[in-house]
Amino acid sequence: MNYSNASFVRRYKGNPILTGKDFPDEYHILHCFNSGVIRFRGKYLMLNRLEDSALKPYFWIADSEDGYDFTPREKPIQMPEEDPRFQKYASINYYDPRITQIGETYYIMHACHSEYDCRLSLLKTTDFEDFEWLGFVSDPGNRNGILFPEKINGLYARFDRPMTSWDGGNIWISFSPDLIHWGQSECALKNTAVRWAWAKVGGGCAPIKTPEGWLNLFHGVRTQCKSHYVYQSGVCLHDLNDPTRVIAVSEKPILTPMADYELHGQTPSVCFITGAVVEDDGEVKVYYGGADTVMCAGTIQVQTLLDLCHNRL
Ligand code: BMA
Repeated sequence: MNYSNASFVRRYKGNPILTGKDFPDEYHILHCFNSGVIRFRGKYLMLNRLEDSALKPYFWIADSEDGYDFTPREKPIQMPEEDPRFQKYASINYYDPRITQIGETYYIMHACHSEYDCRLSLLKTTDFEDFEWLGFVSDPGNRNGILFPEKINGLYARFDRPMTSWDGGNIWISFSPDLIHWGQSECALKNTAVRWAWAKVGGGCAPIKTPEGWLNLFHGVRTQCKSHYVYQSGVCLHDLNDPTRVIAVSEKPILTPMADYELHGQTPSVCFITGAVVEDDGEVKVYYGGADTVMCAGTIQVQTLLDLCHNRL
C-alpha cells in the first residue's frame, strides 16, 4: 500500500530493509533501528543501533551497494567499554548514532544513558574499522547531537537538544573550536513553531547543504491519549552562515507513521529519521527507524524539501 497522500517521503517497497533477524543468531538481536547512514567509498554504510533480548546495546555496521540491500558485518564495532568514564555514563545504554563526514574523517555523535541521565559522546574513524573515542561532549540532559559537515565562521557546529522541564525539548545549535568543548548555544527551532509537534522536536540526520540554506530533517513529537507519543518527521531550512536562524519551516510533516512496521513494534507510531544520502540527481535516500524496532528507507527530492519549507506544496 502506498501512503503518499499523507507522507511526502515515498516508502521503499521492500521495507523494512534491516531487522534483528538479519544479525547472527547467537546475539539474539531484537531491535535494529535509528541507524546512521552515509556514503563511504562509493557504497552505502549503515551504522546500526541494535538491542538484544536483554536490551544490551550494540553498534554494528552493515554495507550495501544500492542503498537498500544491506549486509551486516561479522561483528559489532568495539565500543570503549573498558574505559571507566564510558562505563559510568553509558551504563544503561548507548544509542542513536549520527554520522557526519568532515573532510576525510567520519564522526559519530550518539547518546549515552546512565543513572546520571543522558549525554552525548563522540567517536571518530577514517575507515570504519578502527574507532577512536573522543569522550563525552555534553553535560547530562542532552541528546540528538548531530554535527554539521563543515565549520561555520571558523567553528564546528552541531544540533543538540537539551531537555528542560520547562518546555519539553527544542532544537538548539552549539559551537566548538575543537569538537570537545561546546558553547555559544542558541535555540534554533522551538516545538511551538511546529503545529503537529507540541511535545518536543529534535534533530534527525546531518544537515544537507543547499544554495538556499541548510535542510534539517528533524523529528517532532506529540502526545496522543495522554501517554502515547507519536513521532513524525519534518523539515526546516536554516541560514547558511547563521544556522541558529531558521528561514522557513514546513507546515506539514514529511513522514508520518502509517505502515504496519511504523505503527507496531516496541514503541508504536514512530518514524525516526537518522540518516540521509543525497544522490547526484537531487534524490535523497532517507533512512529511519520504524517503531523503535526495524530500519526502513524512503526517498524524497531536495527540491520537494525546499518547496515544503516554503509551504509551496
Ligand atoms: C527518543 C529516543 C529515540 C526513540 C524515540 C521514540 O526519545 O529514545 O531513540 O526512537 O524516543 O521512542
